[in-house]
Amino acid sequence: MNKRSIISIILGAILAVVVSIATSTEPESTAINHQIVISGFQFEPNELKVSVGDTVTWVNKDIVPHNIAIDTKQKALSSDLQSGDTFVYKVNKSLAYICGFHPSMKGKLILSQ
Ligand SMILES: [Cu+2]
Repeated sequence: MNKRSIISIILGAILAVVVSIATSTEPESTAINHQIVISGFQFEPNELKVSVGDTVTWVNKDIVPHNIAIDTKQKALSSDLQSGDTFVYKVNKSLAYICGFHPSMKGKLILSQ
């Protein structure tokens, strides 16, 4: 075996390793994109199990504005959502929320372990 073929075998082996590292499947992201529909003055679902890193998108399908607030309209997480508007939130903790316009509208994001 000459020097040249030894080098080409070594290079081939290195290339095979590099390719296998590059194409090895990364662990799939488990983050989920949830959707909560606001309809008929209700959050649907009004309780949702979520994990840190998930995103939640609220979409207002009512004809009146709503928002996502902690306990008063002044503590709104979202801007006022007009009909058709959406609000995207990245989950980092459990969250009990209301609509600041209509405080009887309640919802929960429940962090699952
Ligand atoms: Cu509302």
